[in-house]
Amino acid sequence: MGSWFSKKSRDPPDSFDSLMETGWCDIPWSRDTLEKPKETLRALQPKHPDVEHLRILVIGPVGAGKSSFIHSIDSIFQNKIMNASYRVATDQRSFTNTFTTYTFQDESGNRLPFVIGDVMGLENEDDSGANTEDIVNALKGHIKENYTFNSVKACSVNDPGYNSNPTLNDKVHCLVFVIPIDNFANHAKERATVLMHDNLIRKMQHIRRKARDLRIRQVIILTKVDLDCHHVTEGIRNVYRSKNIHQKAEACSKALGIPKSDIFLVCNYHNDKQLNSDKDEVLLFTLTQILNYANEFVEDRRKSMDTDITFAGRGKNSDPR
Ligand SMILES: Nc1nc2c(ncn2[C@@H]2O[C@H](COP(=O)(O)OP(=O)(O)OP(=O)(O)O)[C@@H](O)[C@H]2O)c(=O)[nH]1
Ligand SMILES: [Mg+2]
Repeated sequence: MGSWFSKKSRDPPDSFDSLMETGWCDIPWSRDTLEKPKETLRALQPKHPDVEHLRILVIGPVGAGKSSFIHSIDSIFQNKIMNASYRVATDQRSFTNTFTTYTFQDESGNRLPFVIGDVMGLENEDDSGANTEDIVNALKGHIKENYTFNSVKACSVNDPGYNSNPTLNDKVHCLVFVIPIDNFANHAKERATVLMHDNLIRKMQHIRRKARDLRIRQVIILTKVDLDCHHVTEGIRNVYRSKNIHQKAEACSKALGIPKSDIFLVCNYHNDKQLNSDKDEVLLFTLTQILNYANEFVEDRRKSMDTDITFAGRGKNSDPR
C-alpha cells in the first residue's frame, strides 16, 4: 500500500516539513528573462531632488550573511559570481568591522541608483559586536566611511569618524535586518521557537524602535534557507511554500515586531560557481521591495519639504490683516 512515507519528497500534509498549497508571498516566476526586473532597478529614480542614490543599511547577528547579500546583488548585476573573499567571513568570528558603503555597477559599468552600507555584526554580549548606538548613528548618517567600530564606545561628535552634518543622501532610507533561518527551530506542529539570545533580540528591538522613530521602513531578510528545508534545497521556487520556513518567519515576526509581509527569504551566493536564475529572481524580488520602501521614505521627505515651501510662500504673500 502506498503511503506518503514511501516517497522521499512527500511529507504528511500536517507536518511542518510539508509544502503549503500556495506561497505566502507571490513571486512572479513566469519570466523568461531577468532583464526586466534588472532594468527596472537600473532605471529607478530617487523621488527626491537631493538624493543621488537610495541608501540601504544591512544589520544583524554576526555571520548572518549581510556581506554575502551585498556580494550576491553585485554578482547578479555583473552577471557573474564576483570574488567575495575580501568581504565575506570564512569562520565564525565577526568579519566586517568597519563601516563600508558598497556601490554597484551593471555589466556596462553604469552606476546603479542605490548603495548598501555594511556594518559589524551584532553579538549577544553588550561589550562585543557592533554597538547599537553606532547603528543608530549610521541610520542618522553620522558614521563616516571606513569608521572602525568599537564595541564598547559609540562614535561621538569629537571622533574623526563622526559626520556632524549628514545630508539626506548620507541617511539610511531603508533598514534591513539580516537573520539566518537557523536562529529559529521547529519543535511542534504549529509553531517555531526563537533560538536567539534575549540580549541580541533586545538590541535588534532597540534599533527597530529608533528606526521607527526616524520613520525609516524596516524589513527582515531570512538567509540560509537552502540549509533549512529539503524542499528548498531541491528548488528555491518552493521557498515561500515551505511550512517549516513559514513557521520560522512567523516566530521571527513576533520576536522583532515586524509584520510577516515585510519578511523576505533569500539564499545568498556563497559557495556557488555560477549564477542561478531562480536564486537571482528571489534576490531581485527582495531588493525591489527594499528599494521601493527606500524610495517611499525619500518621497515622504520631499513631500514634507514641498509642504514647508508652500507654507513659507503663503506666509510671505499672506494678507497682513
Ligand atoms: N548556506 C548558506 N550560507 C550562507 C548564506 N549566506 C551567507 N552564508 C555563509 O555564511 C557565512 C557568513 O557570511 P557573511 O556574509 O560573512 O556574514 P556577515 O553577516 O557579513 O558576518 P559578519 O561580517 O561577521 O557579521 C559565510 O561563510 C557565507 O558563505 C546563505 O544564504 N546560505
Ligand atoms: Mg560581514
